[in-house]
Amino acid sequence: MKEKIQELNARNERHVHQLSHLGEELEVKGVNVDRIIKDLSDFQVAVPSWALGAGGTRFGRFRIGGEPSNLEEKIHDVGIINDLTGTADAISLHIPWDIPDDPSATKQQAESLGLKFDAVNSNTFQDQPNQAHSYKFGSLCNENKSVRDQAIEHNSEVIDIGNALGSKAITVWLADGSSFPGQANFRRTLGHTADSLAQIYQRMPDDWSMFIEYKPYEPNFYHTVIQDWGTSFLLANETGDRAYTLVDLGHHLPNTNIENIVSTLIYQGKLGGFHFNDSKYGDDDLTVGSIKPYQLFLIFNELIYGMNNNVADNPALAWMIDASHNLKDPIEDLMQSLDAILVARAKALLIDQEKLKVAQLNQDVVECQQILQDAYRTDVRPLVAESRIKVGAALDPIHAYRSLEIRNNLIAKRGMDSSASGL
Ligand code: PSV
Ligand code: MN
Repeated sequence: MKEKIQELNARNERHVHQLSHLGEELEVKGVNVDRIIKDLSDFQVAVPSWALGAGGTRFGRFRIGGEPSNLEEKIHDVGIINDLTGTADAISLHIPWDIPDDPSATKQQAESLGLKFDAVNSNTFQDQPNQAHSYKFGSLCNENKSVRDQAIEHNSEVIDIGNALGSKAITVWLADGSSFPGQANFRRTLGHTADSLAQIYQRMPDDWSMFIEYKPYEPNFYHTVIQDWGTSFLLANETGDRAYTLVDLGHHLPNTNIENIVSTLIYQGKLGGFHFNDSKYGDDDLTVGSIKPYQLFLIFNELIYGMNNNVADNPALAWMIDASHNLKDPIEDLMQSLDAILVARAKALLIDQEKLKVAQLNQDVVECQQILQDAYRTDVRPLVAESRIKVGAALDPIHAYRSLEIRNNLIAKRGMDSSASGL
């Protein structure tokens, strides 16, 4: 595949022309173009194991053909994405949707494709066959200690599996909450959750981190125990130094200022992970950058500024795509997301922070907006393409994927009716 990608990249006169034109423009503005290209080549985002199959809604799921039906095939597909984009060198497992039968063989397969394992995700939002207790009324928050213990034990098993694969973090997302006023006691459910998280934390190896995800609603529609970043932050602080908040773009009420949240968390050294997706209404899990690309750019501005002014020693972030829907070929969809992420990051890297600071101190509101929008309106696609070419990936991943007829090859191997575990 790598050789075929090189062959496709070789016919690139248009790219060379566009890059040199943009490079000249940016050099005049004092931008270090090579530094930006290197930053983009180095930037890596994990792909979740559940995103390789056909997504769906509760109304249906439609076959795509050649869907990976086991973990090995899912890892293979992440390998394809990484070869084509050079931006996806890690996979994030969701347990129990994807449990490796033989962790060392799974680790080897991933390594042979240049992949590693990022944060592992536990799942106490669904009951599993033969499970002793149900999570219908919550897991880590449950009033019944036996249910909480079972959920804590599950998280502990997830840590063990992750450890065998070389992961260094667990992401906990809870569906826990209630759908009717009076159904649950807010204080007790939050207290149980804090206590359960503390017990899971104790089971982590010393070099592991815990990411605590929040979400305002769904599947519960009246109250969610970890409803917002403030609650997650409070729990992370109570749980321990290596417990952090995880921001999922889709887990906010409409119009929430996510860039402000990101800035505050980095200021406190408590932003651990980030789930990319896009949405119009709720947790829509649409392709990154398909609905609100300007918001993504503003978020990247805060992420970059925060990490360049890292007063509280915020650790490097765990980046992951958390999107899945039922219309596109998931490999193409993930590559569109990765591209949108790099485009937003490249634009944010163009912001002249020194000039912006001067304009802010002068309270020159117009100039502040000019600086941001000058960066945002720059067509950075040649920089993104060059960052891929530099690492042997495809100049245009979707074009390469289609020219190489990869989906048809997968269908020939796996058939039209194969189906992925998970969502
Ligand atoms: C929940 O909506 C979430 O964002 C969590 O990260 C889950 O683990 C993931 O999506 C898959 O359901
Ligand atoms: Mn998520």
